[in-house]
Amino acid sequence: MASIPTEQVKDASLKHPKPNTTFTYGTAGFRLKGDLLDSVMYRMGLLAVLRSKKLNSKVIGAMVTASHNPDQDNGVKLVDPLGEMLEQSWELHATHLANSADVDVPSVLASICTAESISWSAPAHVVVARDTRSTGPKLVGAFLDGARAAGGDVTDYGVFTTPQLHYVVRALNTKGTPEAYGVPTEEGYYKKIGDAFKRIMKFGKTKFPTIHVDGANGVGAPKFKAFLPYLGDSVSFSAFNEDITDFSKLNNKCGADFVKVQQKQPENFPMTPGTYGVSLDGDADRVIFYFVKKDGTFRMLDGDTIAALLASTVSQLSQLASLTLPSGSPRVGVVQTAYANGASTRYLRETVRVPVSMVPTGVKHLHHEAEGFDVGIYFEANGHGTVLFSEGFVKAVKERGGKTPEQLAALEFLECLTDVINQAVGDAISDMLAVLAVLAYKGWSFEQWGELYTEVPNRQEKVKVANRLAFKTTNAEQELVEPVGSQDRINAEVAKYKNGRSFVRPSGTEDIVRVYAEADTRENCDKLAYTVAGIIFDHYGGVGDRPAHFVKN
Ligand code: NG1
Ligand code: ZN
Repeated sequence: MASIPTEQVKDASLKHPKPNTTFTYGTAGFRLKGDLLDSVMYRMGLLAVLRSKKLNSKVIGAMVTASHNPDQDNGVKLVDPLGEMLEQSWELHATHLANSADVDVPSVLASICTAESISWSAPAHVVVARDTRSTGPKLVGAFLDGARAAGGDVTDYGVFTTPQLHYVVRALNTKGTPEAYGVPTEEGYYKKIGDAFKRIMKFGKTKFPTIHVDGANGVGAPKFKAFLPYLGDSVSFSAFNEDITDFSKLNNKCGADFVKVQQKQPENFPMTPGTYGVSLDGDADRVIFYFVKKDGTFRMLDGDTIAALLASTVSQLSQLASLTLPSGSPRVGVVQTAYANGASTRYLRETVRVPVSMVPTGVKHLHHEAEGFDVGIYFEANGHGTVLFSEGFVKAVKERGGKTPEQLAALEFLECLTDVINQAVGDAISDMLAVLAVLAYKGWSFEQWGELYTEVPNRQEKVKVANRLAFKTTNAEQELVEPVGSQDRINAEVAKYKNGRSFVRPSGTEDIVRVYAEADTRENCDKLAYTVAGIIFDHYGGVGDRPAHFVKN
């Protein structure tokens, strides 16, 4: 029986030495300064081969990106066969492998093979892609070295958005099966979603103004340009922040994270009342919409608002068409995290009347929970999310059980929607198209969409601390259990505000602790956020300069 090519793996391992750093597989894989990641990339190449062998030679993906973070950061995450995040139990193998001494790499591989009953003789297929970051090419090189040292068959797809990589993984693994997801190429991706968008826009009643798309000076910019010829002419788009040659511009005062956290439009972005804006993040898996009201105020429509629109529409149309599955009416549900605005949760539960589940931050948690519904809508407030449709739902929609023209139209619309949406993973461009299609179907403007519910004022802060891992949470990350006593101090502050809510958790992608706060007015919300941030900084290990706006307590 074939066995691990120990010498080959060890020799290559010595060429990718581990720095004196402890690595953790966090919210979205390993994330660090790009120049610290060479050994991690090499080892993830090895691990991807093992994962493929474990899953009967299914194709495993790897995406090299640090999403909305600046160019000096980078990261890698592994993608399972249907485009999902790596199974959680394997995160432990990844962390173990990443932290072993160079000479121990072959024996750690052997221990994973034993623990997972992996037969080395099974072939392995791996694909990798990267965003536009400066450290990307070198890091992909290290990954390829790893995959090849382990004898895997590996294909480098070059520069892709994160959702394109997830799409290709799913399409490769379902090719030739009844669940075939699409042609496993970049063009296949544009064509599948583009064709569905053109079909769905036949239902459109809204004539949108030109949509200004902020590409965050990242991979989304050229890929959106490449997408345009496939989208027909029902909507006109104009692209901004497309400079991928000056790395310092990536996600810098632009992109979905900037807009969401700063609650303002990107810089160098022309907006007057009536203009519609859409921001992608640096790897194009998050999307945020916005417009300027007639009175000149800025209005943002985030992941919560997208979930509200999609959940209410899918529920209404399923009812209109009297859609019935063998199990009864389709179960439409929404999955959110603690960052969801309280008003959106209330709107979904009380007005749309759909169940809402709360899970910890990170797409892996949301995706898993959404699989429990016939239509599982999951969005993080930051604009990352998608919709999962069960096989039964898609089948029922295709059977066109409706009778009246309205019912037939509703079913055709829903069918197109299942193809516009990238079910493999949250996808900024596909989500943008889905939202435009739904608004156009309803004959709604962004302004009307913004009236679904009124947001509770909210704010996010970052606090630099000596050791973020000292912060331990429970209850879907909404309460701190450690440092002991910290939650009591936060509770005492929250109690002073009407509709107050605040929680603190360690980031899984940056070396900081995040503070979130909501309260009845903008002023109260800011005060609560700055006070809780001050408490964390002053009493629980803040480091560096103390931000002047943090309130002393
Ligand atoms: P962390 O850094 O763990 O908060 C951030 C986002 C997540 C998710 C990941 C992956 C917030 C508050 N957190 O995670 O939702 O998108 O990045 O990129 O937006
Ligand atoms: Zn991202």
